[in-house]
Amino acid sequence: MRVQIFRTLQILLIGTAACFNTWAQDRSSVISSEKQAFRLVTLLNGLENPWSLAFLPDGQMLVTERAGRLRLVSQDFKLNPKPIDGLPEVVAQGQGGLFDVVLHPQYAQNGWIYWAYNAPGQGGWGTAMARGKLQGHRMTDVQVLFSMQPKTRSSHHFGGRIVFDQAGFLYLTLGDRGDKDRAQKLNDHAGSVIRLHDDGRVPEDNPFVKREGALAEKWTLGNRNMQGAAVHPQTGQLWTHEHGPQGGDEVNVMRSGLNYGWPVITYGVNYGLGTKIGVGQAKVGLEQPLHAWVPSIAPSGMAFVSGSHFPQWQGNLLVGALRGQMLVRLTLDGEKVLGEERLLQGRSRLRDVRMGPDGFVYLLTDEAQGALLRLEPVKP
Ligand SMILES: [Ca+2]
Repeated sequence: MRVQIFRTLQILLIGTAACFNTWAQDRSSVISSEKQAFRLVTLLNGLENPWSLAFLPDGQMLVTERAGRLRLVSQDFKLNPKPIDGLPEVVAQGQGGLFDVVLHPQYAQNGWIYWAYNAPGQGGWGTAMARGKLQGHRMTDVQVLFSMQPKTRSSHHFGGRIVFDQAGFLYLTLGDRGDKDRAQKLNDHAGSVIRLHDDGRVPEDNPFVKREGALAEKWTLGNRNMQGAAVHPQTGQLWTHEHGPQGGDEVNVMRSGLNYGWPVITYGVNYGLGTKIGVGQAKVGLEQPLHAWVPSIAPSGMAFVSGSHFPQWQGNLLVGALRGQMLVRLTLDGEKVLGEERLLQGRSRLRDVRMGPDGFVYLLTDEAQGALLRLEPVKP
């Protein structure tokens, strides 16, 4: 009997020690911040420069890799070793490759998946957008909806984010392709947001539809390189951020027909030289950003915090940073940026930030061995 009690005690003690160990490990990974403690969980490793992710209704995920592969991730975060077949040719060159992947808002009914990529064409290559339907492990019914003009051989500034607004219009961000004066030209797609119907048709109320010599897809101009875009969940407005030159990364609210200034106005300067670009920081008729980062953080990916898991961050804007290696949390009052908190500083280059349908925050790291990470709240 005494032996039995001793053994029971021993088992209890070992069990308690094991529990304590698990607890201690979990506690050690808790990250405290101004308003919300959280845990950073690595869900998957071994993605090559992942660029974007989309959540399928059955719990699987689509992840793009810049090199041109669309990957499927299972419900338990296992990477399917075989990329999805059937995508049109992707030119993986410098910053170019496969970019965003987004589901149609009525995906459950129509099955359309949209993606942005660097497409070959006359004169070089440029950002394009296609859609298709996933059948098994193959993309079928593929339609190229847009392909920027003119194409050049530059490896820089592709933009590449796709967003649907609440009315069902489709937006694609385009960079200046490393040739800044293109951003002010209405007969050039570079340096703008374009706006389309979900099947690629140009909406009749696009701002430059009736302007002679202008490209009808253009919705804004004067943008440098937008790698983050999201619709504000309350106002329905399209928000973007963009890379500045040396300094001067911006957050903007995109509105029909407006000119966001690049390269006439900027808060940045010429790389290396530190010399002035354009006329300065402001000019009548050109939009001012809501927020500017000097020095640059190199923003990529953005998401408004929604759902019930992060009550202290509700409505905040999360922005990833490449060179800045952090997750920025902006607090807002309407279109005014009230404050900024820098999270996960020095952790890794962040390429994408998403709210999952489960209410957690998902991140992709921009590395040759990139990771899918998840922020999970920890109750105080
Ligand atoms: Ca600007």
